[in-house]
Amino acid sequence: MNIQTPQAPKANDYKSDLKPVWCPGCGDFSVLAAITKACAELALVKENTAFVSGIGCSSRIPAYTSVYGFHSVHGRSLAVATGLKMARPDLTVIVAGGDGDGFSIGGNHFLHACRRNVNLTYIVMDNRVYGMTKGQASPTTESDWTESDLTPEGPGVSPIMPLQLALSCGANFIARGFSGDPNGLTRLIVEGIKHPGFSLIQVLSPCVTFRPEQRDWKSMVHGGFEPTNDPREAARRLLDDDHFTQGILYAGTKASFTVPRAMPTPTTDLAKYFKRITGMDDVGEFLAHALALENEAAARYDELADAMETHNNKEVAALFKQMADFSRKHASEVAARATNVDVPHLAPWEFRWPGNEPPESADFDSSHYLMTPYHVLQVALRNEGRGQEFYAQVAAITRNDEVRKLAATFALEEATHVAELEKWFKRYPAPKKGWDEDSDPANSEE
Ligand SMILES: Cc1ncc(C[n+]2csc(CCOP(=O)(O)OP(=O)(O)O)c2C)c(N)n1
Ligand code: SF4
Ligand SMILES: [Mg+2]
Repeated sequence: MNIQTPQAPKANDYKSDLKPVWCPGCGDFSVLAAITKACAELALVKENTAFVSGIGCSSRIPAYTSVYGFHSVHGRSLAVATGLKMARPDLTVIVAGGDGDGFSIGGNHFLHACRRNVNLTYIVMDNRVYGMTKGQASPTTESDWTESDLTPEGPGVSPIMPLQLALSCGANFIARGFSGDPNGLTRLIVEGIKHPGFSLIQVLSPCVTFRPEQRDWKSMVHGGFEPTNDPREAARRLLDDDHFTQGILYAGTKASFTVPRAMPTPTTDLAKYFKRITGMDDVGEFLAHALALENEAAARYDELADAMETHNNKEVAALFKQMADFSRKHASEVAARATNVDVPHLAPWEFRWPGNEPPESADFDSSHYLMTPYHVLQVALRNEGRGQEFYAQVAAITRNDEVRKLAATFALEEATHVAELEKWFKRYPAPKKGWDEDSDPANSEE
């Protein structure tokens, strides 16, 4: 038995200051209580826990907790959560939503989430109705439910069976709970989080407003599911299920899906950034970087312009020259800010660029002698974007207020350069396919 300690987290620690706007009596209140109890039971570290949802009354739930949350897009919670878990396998990722969100618009994502078996815990508050949009039939609504004006004769089609679907598609943990039994539900959530792979917990959670008859569910639910790791046995139990059986139906033994090889390097290697610019706390040192960033960008554009001149690509040469002039203008603006500051001389190897070169210096391999103004704009945009990112990262990491203010201002200025360049694409549309084909290549073998 665990001994209670004063430091042990309490369910309340996982509640946010926001008060739920659900209708009084809505089952989702108890689901929230069960989730926060489960977090406390597992002593989840808040900053290592993420709660993702879609859209619907039930999908509001992450906002009422104090862990990280993402109230995403209708039907897309599992896609978002899968991406998050792949990128940050160290996080505990919980997903929540309703029957409409999960099985209607998000139905396809649900099938593939089960199949992928990524280590996520998916809690579906099933009230067999679209609550948020005022009571339309959902995929789990009974075929003869006639209370919606949209389907006055009833939906007329059989409801889908989420547990059957989950089992046949490969989910590794499948359970059903009831909001009216929050402590039993807490256990299911704890077990679901602990179990590797994709866990589905269907929660019967009445919508007292559009399905008031669901208040009777408390007399209809009953126990009966006992965990098995044999899918055939689980399937057999589902044949006898009246859709009100609670418990753990299936706890499989499949390993959860992980990325089999190294992830592709993200465009921003934040760890590298962090290492390189941590300690950029001196205004002089920062301005030395800002000056070098623009001056070296200008020098590189000049070099590219010269190369284009050599290859008789006059239009592109002129545009590269224009970009060089812009960079020189930005450098003089930085210099104006640096008049009263001691800007140190830094040897090339003393700069703390996140890459091998200053972020706004065009890569040599981004040029081609047949390139068009459209390509020049692409190169310039990439550079300005990298400059913006550099300044934003310095602003986020530095401990010096003045550096932070300057870096944030420069990041904003870079953003305006980006916006300005984007407008230029109207002037210089993308070239036709084959722009780089040359019947008489410059360096062809004699
Ligand atoms: C792309 C898109 N389509 C439709 C909607 C409208 N919409 C919002 S919530 C919802 C259904 C919610 O039902 P459910 O997931 O069962 O949640 P509940 O409100 O019952 O908890 C719909 C259709 C939307 N927000 N976005
Ligand atoms: S409409 Fe239904 S699901 Fe939405 S908050 Fe009210 S009772 Fe809950
Ligand atoms: Mg619903």
